[in-house]
Amino acid sequence: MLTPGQIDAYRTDGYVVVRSALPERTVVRLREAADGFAEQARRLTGDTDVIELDDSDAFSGGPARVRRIKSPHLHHETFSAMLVHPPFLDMVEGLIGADIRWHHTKLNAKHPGGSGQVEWHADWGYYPHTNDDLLEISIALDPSTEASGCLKVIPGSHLEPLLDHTENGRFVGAVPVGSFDPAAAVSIELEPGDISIHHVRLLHGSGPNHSRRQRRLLLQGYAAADAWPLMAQHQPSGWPEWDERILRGRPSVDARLAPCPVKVPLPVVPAMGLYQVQRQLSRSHFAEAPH
Ligand SMILES: O=C(O)CCC(=O)C(=O)O
Repeated sequence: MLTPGQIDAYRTDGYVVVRSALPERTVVRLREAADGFAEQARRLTGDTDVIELDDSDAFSGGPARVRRIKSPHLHHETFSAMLVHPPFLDMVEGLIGADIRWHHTKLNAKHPGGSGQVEWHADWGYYPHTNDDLLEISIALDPSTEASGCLKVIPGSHLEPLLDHTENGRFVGAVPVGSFDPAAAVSIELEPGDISIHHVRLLHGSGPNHSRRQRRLLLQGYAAADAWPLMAQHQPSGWPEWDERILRGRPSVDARLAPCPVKVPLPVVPAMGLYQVQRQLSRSHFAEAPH
């Protein structure tokens, strides 16, 4: 459970950090599960439905390596257990209420040599809903530091108008350089087993990994059951599947409408993931890795 002080911090800043949220043995199991996907990736020559390969400039040959595991909870019981980890659901309940649906999971890996940057964006820019009671838990499997490319956030930005995520009339999944003050950024450094939780409208990004170790972050997205997606690509593919996403509480056919700023994330190139979409940004926020 989060303390009232932590809940207040989330409401004001748009994020909260919980230290030592998982014991070492659980982190070891998560790492082992991730290693299994990395092993499969070594034999791949292209992306699959589950594994996205690292194609960054920093990758200089050798066996293929994972950049993202897509929906790992659908493919490995260690990750499915993590999604429903009761202390996590208690925290989520404290922030968005008792009726909770899972929204997505992913595991982002950044490798030594400068890979894996994520340009500044708000998740809301990708998937607006009828209300903004959505959040993401980020779970550190490795040290997530300034050097290894930890998450950076702009505190309070979740209460501000939504910045444009388009460029030249196209959705690029990131805000342009100069549209916010990077001096206001706070780095969320995490030790393995620490977590951060951020609001769907919080502006965030993360730089490339310049450390000597990989940096893996498991991200788990949750939504209030009465937050309904506005965009077709996030809408249910069928009713039973949609209702099976309820993790706690009750499903709802009511859509709760809240006065949130929405920009429709169109036009998009179909089936492009975050990294490809953001590559369309003409100028990177991370100067050492220009586009
Ligand atoms: O992996 C990271 O550091 C950032 C993750 C993120 O913001 C995302 O995948 O949307």
